[in-house]
Amino acid sequence: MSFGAPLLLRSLNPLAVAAGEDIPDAVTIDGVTLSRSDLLGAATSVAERVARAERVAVLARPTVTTVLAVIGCLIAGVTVVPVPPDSGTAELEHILGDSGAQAWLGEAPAQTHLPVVPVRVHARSWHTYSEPEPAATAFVLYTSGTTGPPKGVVLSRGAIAAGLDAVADAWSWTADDVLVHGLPLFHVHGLILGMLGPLRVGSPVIHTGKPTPQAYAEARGTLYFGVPTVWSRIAEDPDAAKQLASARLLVSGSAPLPVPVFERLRELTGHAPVERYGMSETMITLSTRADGERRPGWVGVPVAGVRTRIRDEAGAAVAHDGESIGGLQVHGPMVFDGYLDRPEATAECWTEDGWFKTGDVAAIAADGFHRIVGRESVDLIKSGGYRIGAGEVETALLGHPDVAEVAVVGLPDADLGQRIVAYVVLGSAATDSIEKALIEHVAEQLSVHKRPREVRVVSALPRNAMGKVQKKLLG
Ligand code: MCA
Ligand code: AMP
Repeated sequence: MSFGAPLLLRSLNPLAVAAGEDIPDAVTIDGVTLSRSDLLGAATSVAERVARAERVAVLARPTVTTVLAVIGCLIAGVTVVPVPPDSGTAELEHILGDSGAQAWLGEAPAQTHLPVVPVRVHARSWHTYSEPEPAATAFVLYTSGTTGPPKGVVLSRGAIAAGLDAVADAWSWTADDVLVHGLPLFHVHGLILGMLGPLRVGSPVIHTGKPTPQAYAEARGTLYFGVPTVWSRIAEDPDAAKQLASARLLVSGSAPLPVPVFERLRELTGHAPVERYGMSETMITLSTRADGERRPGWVGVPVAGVRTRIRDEAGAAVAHDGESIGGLQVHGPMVFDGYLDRPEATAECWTEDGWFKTGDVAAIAADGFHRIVGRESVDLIKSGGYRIGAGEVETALLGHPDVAEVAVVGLPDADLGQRIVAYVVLGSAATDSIEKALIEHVAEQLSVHKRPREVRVVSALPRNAMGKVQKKLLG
């Protein structure tokens, strides 16, 4: 078997096939390039160090250490809990406690009660491990809900393998591609699609650190991944955008790609971007295809193995006429196993006949194209492609001694899609710098992308007769 064969492994050990041609530039990240055989040797050495653990935390900075830690765990069959590197104290404590991670693998935050297992980039081992069952858990990924702290999304090896094969098919992704992106390595987009995808397909990947227009232009790849904020920044930088003309495919996802950005990219690069839709819970379920129509404002058709349907509030079928809207439900082999240790939350998001309720509202056209209209709840905010639960930010703000009441909303933003704005009623006399102090308080507790861009001090929040805050009146 050669490394050039598409989808060379049926397992989720992305390096399972050690024979065949090497790939000299399999992964480039943080200025380091590793060949496929170097990755295999170094990651197997990591596997040997962690093989007896069940679940470990990885502080997911975009470094070779993170990549080796993740692959080492996949080789050994150890579950990875990727942790955002800028997690604040409350978020860190929650993720570690909730996941039951036994150690840090690779880097660790300055203060930690867990043991730290180092990753040695230059160590090599050629031991072979047997392939775990497809049902074995590969990752527990933390993601925000409408209320409460983030929940652990349990993703099996089988789900990831099916999800990666489905996008490789939709995007005609082969070993001849060179993938470029600069996305965070603690979500499906950057980590699973953006790191495990190329290893599974056999295409080199270049991680640019930050996803800036200049870095994307300089990397000279064939396949580019970005969230809409990345694409809109590229669309505003014609010199950088024109450098992408030599690419094969530009892929956008994680949030809606505005039609003007789609059009501007097409004008500057000659490429109509592929838009795809997914969730941490489901990986990618809908996409326009490399060999199919790209329709601005639409996220395409189900990927291989996926079925979709839309339902009204009573659970009745909604017409596929491109106009009628309903709650989007999906079914497919890449859907997660449930939220870690949360049977009730898990049960709530499945229908009785086994479909996953995405919480997104969509229309489906007669030709099978899907349009995402929005979310069922105002309490899930998408900012820069990050999913942020309003309740989580509200809880952090209520923990500040000067805050009496709070309502957090996502307001439209040309760059970020939505920006987080907190309306607060103060319990004590306002000081001059209270807004700044509250923003910093959230960053210390949660993570940087969860802090409000703006705090608006108000004397009261709009409430209905039942006393419930009317978020739709804010903004
Ligand atoms: C941010 N900053 C702030 C504040 N917020 N400073 C003061 N007050 C604030 N409220 C700082 C930041 O730390 C940063 O500082 C600087 O301001 C610029 O921030 P920003 O405008 O946010 O730009 P950015 O840091 O360049 O981030 C934009 C981004 C980022 C690169 C698009 O949002 C991003 O990487 N998004 C990707 C999210 C993602 O991968 N989601 C996938 C999940 P400094 O410059 O010093 O750092 S979705 C998924 O996985 C599913 C399956 C799917 O469909 O894909
Ligand atoms: P996350 O779990 O962070 O991946 O966020 C998943 C959510 O992102 C989905 O439920 C959608 O609301 C949103 N999303 C992802 N891709 C798209 C897209 N192409 N268009 C619109 N919304 C999207």
